[in-house]
Amino acid sequence: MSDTYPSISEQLTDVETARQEGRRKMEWARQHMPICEALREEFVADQPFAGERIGMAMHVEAKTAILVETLAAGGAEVAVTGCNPLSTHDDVSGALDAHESITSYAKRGVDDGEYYAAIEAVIDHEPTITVDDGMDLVAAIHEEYPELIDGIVGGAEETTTGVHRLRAMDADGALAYPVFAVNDTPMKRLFDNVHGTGESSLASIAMTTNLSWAGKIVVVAGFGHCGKGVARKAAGQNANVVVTEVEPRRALEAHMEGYDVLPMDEAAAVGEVFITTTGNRDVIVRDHFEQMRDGVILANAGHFDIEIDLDALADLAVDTYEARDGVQAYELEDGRRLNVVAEGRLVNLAAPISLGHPVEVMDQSFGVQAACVRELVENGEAYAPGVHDVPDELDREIAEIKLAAEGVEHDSLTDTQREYMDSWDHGT
Ligand code: RBV
Repeated sequence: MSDTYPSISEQLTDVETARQEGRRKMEWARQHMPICEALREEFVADQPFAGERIGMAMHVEAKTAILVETLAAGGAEVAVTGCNPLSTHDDVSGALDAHESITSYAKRGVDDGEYYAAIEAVIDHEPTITVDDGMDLVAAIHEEYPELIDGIVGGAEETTTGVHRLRAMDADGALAYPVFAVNDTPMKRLFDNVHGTGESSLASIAMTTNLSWAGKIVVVAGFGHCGKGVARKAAGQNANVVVTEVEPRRALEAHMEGYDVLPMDEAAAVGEVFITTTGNRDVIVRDHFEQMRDGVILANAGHFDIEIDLDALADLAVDTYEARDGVQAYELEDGRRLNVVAEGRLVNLAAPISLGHPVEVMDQSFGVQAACVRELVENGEAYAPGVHDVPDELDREIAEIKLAAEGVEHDSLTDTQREYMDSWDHGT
């Protein structure tokens, strides 16, 4: 085990200044996270996590830091690292590491070796609960430290890609403890994936390139929840949206929404901005690069950097240079320039100016995360190893907290209505 990997505080040159800035970012986020605030108050009073060690691999920036502190406020010891080499804010990581119950190993710009060493450092804390975004922590525990599994109550997974991997692992009979599919809840998927990915991906691309959406032909690869959000928000900013899909019902849905639906082979020649959201590999490959227009922008909004085949692009290119901060230009033999944003890593978090999803939607996602951790501590033994849907009442609880904070009132079923909905014998 790597018991030598240093925490972020040991890696920063001016720790105090970094911590102050990180703390300032966190205070701003906190002010807009009423769900985490309400849960924190409950956890401070009840101390549900006393004696638990929570291991986390997530995008370590201000909003995530509020989740980490919320869990620590409930009595947990927390060890955290990043889930992407480019999404960490070192100042926030430093501020977290100053907390007496929190150790942060997250650092921006780590190479593969450091990334996994930091995950091992989290595992060194022998977590009793894991909170993951992308499943790298669960994978490392199962592959390298299976002896810890007996001591693990369960876990929670943030994102589509992670849940997909966990379900594959579960289907193979390889997942040895229960994990909640936080991503799949209404409070997460209908807001974070749709609005969060839509807004933050487009904002990051626009800020990084300083280019307009108006009148652009924007190709959105994948029409899942993330793709829907990106397509809708791009159309809302006056882009002409083209959707590519492999799933016939989703392709039809995109068509009926009024988008052009094309195979990538055809979309490649017409698009001006390409945004991948599929979660699958090899979505934009050599044949596509060969047809693209001069000056196109290529960006990925999926969890991993596998959707755009950058090896093939590097191979095709006769020259490559940093055109702007966060934009790498690849020049082809005939002079065309193809511009890749944020190294093809998830663009809403990995570009230099990226801030991740908006605060409000992360409050919801992290509210569900925190409620899942509480459920594991309270009722963990009720869940067998495998992927579990989050109990619907927990998701509703988070929605009610948010509605109350927004001052939105809503109706409840009457007893007669409830009886009617539960019965099968009220016909014509
Ligand atoms: N995500 N986190 C942020 N902390 O700023 N932004 C997006 C943040 C999460 C989001 O929930 C998504 O499912 C996941 O990142 C993809 O890795």
